[in-house]
Order: sequence, then C-alpha cells, then structure tokens
Amino acid sequence: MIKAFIFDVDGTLADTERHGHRVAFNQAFEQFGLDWHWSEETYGELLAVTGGKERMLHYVQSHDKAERQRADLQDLIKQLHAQKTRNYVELLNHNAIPLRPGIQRLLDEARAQEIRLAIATTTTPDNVSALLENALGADSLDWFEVIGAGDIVPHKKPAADIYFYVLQEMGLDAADCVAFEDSRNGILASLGADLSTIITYNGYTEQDDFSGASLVLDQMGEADNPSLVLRQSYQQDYLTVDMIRQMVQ
Ligand code: XBP
Ligand code: MG
Repeated sequence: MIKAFIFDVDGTLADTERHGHRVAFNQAFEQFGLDWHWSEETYGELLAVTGGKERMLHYVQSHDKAERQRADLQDLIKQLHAQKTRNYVELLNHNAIPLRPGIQRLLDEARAQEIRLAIATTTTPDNVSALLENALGADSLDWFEVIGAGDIVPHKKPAADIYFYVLQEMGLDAADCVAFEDSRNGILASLGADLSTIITYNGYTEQDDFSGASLVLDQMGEADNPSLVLRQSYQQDYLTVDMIRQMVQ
C-alpha cells in the first residue's frame, strides 16, 4: 500500500537550475566583485556536485588558484551563498518558475487520495518555500508533512541521509513510499534508502544513468501536454496515482 510520495525539488518539481540557481550564483559573484561566471554548459558540469556551497567550493578549488588560497575561503563561500539565496528568492518572487507539467495535477490527485507528501532536497529551505509559494500559493507548504532540505543532514545527495531523515520524521518504511527524482545523484540517494523511484529527467540530466528506477519519463505530462515516453510505451498521456500504484506495489 503506497502511503506517501517524496519529492525532490530542483529539476523534479520545477526546472530551477538553468534559469534560476545558475543566474542567482552569477549575480552573487558579480555582487562580490569576483570574475567567476557559470555558463549554462559549465553549470551542467558543476551539477555533479550537489549543494550550492559545496558546488562553489569545488569550483574555486579547481578554477581559481588565487582565491582558493584565501584564509577566509569558507567564510567567503558562506557569504556568497547567503547572497545567492537572497538573489534566488528575489528572482522567484518576481518571476516565478512554473512547476513542471503534471506536478500540480499529481499533487492534487495524491492529496485527494490521502497519500501523504514530503520533500527531500539538497537545496536551502528558503528556496523551497519561495518556489512553492510562488507556483502553488501560500498554503501549499502545508501540503507537505515534512520538508527535508539543505544542511539538516550531514551528507547531501548522492548520500541517502535526507531520505532517511524524511522517512524517520514520517514514521514510514521505504516500502510504503515512492520517491520522485530527476538526476543520477538524486536516484542514488533515493535507492540508497530503498525507495522505489520514478524519474522525470530534464535537459541537464537526460543522459544520466538511471539504473534501478521504476520508471523513467520525460515529464509527468498532462492531457494537453503528454509525456512522450508514456504515450510511446504505455499508450497513456500522463502519469496518474493509479499507474504508480500498479507499477510499484
Ligand atoms: C539540487 C542542488 C542544489 C541547487 C542549489 O539538487 O544541487 O544545490 O542547485 O541549492 P537536488 P543551494 O535536486 O538533487 O536536491 O544553493 O540552496 O544549495
Ligand atoms: Mg533534482
């Protein structure tokens, strides 16, 4: 019996990386007078490192000889990240990034069927609130019983810590839940916690290795914006709660 759905945020609920996080990082670099700039291509490579602070630290260590020797590097990264978070939230407040096709429909369906909802993400909690409030309205945060985010666990994805945290907070076994992810790092984390995982890939992750996934889709889809993978393989236009039950139970 499926009791809960656990959603990743970036790349899964919304396409936030290319025109959201990346832009906010670049703004912060400029605001701090750094000559760093992450192109769409460079950012795609940097996504191998999860977490904004960890991503910047990796970048400076491999790309900027002068800055990496700074005694206050950790402090700089912390300040840059706080600025980046402010930029990202501001960006979402002014120009909300829409949820991916089928997300709101599936959330509504799940709630109507009393499936419990949670979030498991590496991103900062403020970013999750800004995304959900702008895309779904102020009440939508309450739809999620647990929001596991950011530095709340010692190790970010691909470690399974955040999923273990969410399962423990919900008092549920992995066998009763389904995870939704978009990336290799994401599925490594969810499978690490023994969760059946459905993948909706995106431009940055379509070539990732999704071994172990219960289903790999281009998107969840809607009647007027079908999932091409579902249409080809299952003759269905979009992913429903019933399909998920059949697939993973
Ligand atoms: C998302 C991330 C995040 C964001 C940036 O991974 O890696 O780090 O890119 O967010 P996932 P912060 O979708 O697997 O959770 O800057 O707030 O860390
Ligand atoms: Mg993701």
